[in-house]
Amino acid sequence: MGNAAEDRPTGSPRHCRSDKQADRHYRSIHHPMDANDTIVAIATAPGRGALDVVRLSGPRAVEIGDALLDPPPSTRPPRYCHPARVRGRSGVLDRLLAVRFAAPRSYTGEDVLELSCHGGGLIAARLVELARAAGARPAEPGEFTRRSWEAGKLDLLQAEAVGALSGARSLDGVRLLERQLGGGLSRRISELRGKLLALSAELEARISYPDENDLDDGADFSTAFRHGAETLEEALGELLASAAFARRMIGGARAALVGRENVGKSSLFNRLLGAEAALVATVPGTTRDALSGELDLDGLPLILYDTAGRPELPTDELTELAARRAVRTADSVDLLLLVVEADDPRPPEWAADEGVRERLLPVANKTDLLGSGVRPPTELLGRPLIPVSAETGTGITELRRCLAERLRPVNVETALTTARQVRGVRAAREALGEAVAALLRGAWDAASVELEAARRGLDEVLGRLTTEDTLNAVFSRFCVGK
Ligand SMILES: Nc1nc2c(ncn2[C@@H]2O[C@H](COP(=O)(O)OP(=O)(O)OP(=O)(O)O)[C@@H](O)[C@H]2O)c(=O)[nH]1
Ligand SMILES: [Mg+2]
Repeated sequence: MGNAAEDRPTGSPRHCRSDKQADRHYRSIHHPMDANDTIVAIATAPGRGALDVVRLSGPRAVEIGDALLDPPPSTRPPRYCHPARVRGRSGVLDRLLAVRFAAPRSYTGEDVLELSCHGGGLIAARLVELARAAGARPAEPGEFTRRSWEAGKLDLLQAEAVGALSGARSLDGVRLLERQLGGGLSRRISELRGKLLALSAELEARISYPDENDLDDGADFSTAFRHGAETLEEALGELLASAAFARRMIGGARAALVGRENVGKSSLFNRLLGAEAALVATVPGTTRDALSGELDLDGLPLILYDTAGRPELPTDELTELAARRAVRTADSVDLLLLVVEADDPRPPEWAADEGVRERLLPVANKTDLLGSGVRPPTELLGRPLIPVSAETGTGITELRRCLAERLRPVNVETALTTARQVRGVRAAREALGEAVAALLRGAWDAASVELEAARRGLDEVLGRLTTEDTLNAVFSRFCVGK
């Protein structure tokens, strides 16, 4: 392939890059917003805090800084912090710390100015206004990181790690994203892509020069090819499985309290959260909407849902609606805390359904009502039944331990962390499966086409093949100022 930038059909939304230079060229000419603008945004979260940070990036960042600050940043060495006064309309607005980063040695690769001012939001907002009056434009969400990607400082997977870091709920999640930011996931996927290319090359050689190949016959080749493809398929499968762990590590695990009416789900919810969050009453059908709360299981964040009790036969519209809502919540969580009463531990019929059964953690509540010496069964639906009392708190520590044990994700080195990545890897794995099937039918050309599709899947994950829509989808999820 020649110069990818020139080979690229004009007007085509996709781009295929063969080298970094061509890629940079593409990145700069296809940017939807004017890349020559100098952008400004508050980088810190809104609200009261000790400090706020305002970021400027672009060709006029230093000039704008000079108009705002005394002493002007242009007179200070780059990458050194210096105190400055902000010139307000009537006197000094604030005393802050400024750092100038000269292009290309900055996050975005452009001239950047970072201002740490006093917090509370008002000063930062005024700084943004002053910067705009001096010629800056408010940044779009993720635009700083997008510029960094455009400058070739980050690939798309690294950029996604930056975006996800601010939402990480556990330190394990932070560590995972840190490795992604360091290029770990990119390297792993590039490695698999390399193996895929080698497989393609072998097949192409076989198609082009059927007689000259040193592999002696087609059957040997098919076997070797199949072995290579299956090993690769397995590796892609492992990556796909890692996505579930990553989601729990980054966003937290999710569990729901489910069961018949009045068994004490809301009481357990309150007990686990340590707060009177949900209504508790002796009448059945107290809970209608699914409530949620967050708890910490020794560093593992857990989002817990309390759901409506599910009667055997809903008697009215509201109960029916509430039950449906409970089913919807139950379908979306990692684990189901099935609550039964200790003196009547019958599981509901639906608990035996496939898809429910594998996620069950059965709990026998109200053990305080059992006569002395009476114990609930030790098992329910093939799983240990944990005896507790929401009323007295007995068994809650053990319940928390069991929750953590079932939910703690395996600590994976690299993992897929976004739906976009999962889509690309899944497409690659499916195409690889098709390639093997085609080869077994003797359809070598079809196998070659499928391998090409598999490569495209991985290229999409790596951001070597992107559409404007993909980029917008990735960066629009970012916070403003990232
Ligand atoms: N003795 C005793 N009573 C309990 C215990 N847990 C809950 N209860 C009582 O059982 C009744 C129902 O409790 P809830 O927590 O509202 O039960 P629920 O499963 O959320 O009920 P619905 O939302 O109606 O499905 C209340 O009167 C609670 O006080 C327990 O461990 N021991
Ligand atoms: Mg309830």
